[in-house]
Amino acid sequence: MTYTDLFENDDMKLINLLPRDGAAYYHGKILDTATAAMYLDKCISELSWEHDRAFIYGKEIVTKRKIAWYADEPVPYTYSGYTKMALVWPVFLREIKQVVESNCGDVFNSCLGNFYSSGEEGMSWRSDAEKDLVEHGAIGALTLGGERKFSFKHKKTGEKVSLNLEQGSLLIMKGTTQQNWLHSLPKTKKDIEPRVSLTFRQLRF
Ligand SMILES: O=C(O)CCC(=O)C(=O)O
Repeated sequence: MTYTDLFENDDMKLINLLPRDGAAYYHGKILDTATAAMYLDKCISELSWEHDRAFIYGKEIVTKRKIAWYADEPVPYTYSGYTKMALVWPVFLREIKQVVESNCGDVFNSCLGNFYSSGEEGMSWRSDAEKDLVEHGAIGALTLGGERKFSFKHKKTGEKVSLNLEQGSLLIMKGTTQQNWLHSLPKTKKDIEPRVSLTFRQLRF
């Protein structure tokens, strides 16, 4: 996707990637390569990563991908049927949050980080419509590290929309996206650099 493909026309209004029932806006790279690489290193070494546990069809699974959960306060968040307690933001993560907010205009109070050490780790189809999140609120996903494909699938029609998330790029999902669309980060056999996604969220508390 080139820079001009992101906009509907000359008024710089971002294109909604979803044809119906939701809104997803790709802002492209909001961090330069050196800054994104610096934040990637900091995230990998300084965030408290642990394997995610989730209940899928009543069975508990442990994911290869690791997660880390931060918020304005040490609040609980129920995600994939499992309740996690947030840690309070380190300074650099709060700094990144401010950069994301200034690019999209949405304000976030929490962040779920995902750490994929290679292309063999991914995220299966899911939606983030948990009751702990503000209904129809925004989720801002910042990519640090290896570029990966990201896909949406409509829950009723099965329509798919895919894009590549570049190093330092921001994707915003909002409106009724989580109610109507699933999203995934497919695994790949390609040799991909480690990747962290910081998914900034609006939690009710
Ligand atoms: O790693 C990504 O970009 C996807 C993260 C995501 O969508 C989620 O945490 O629900």
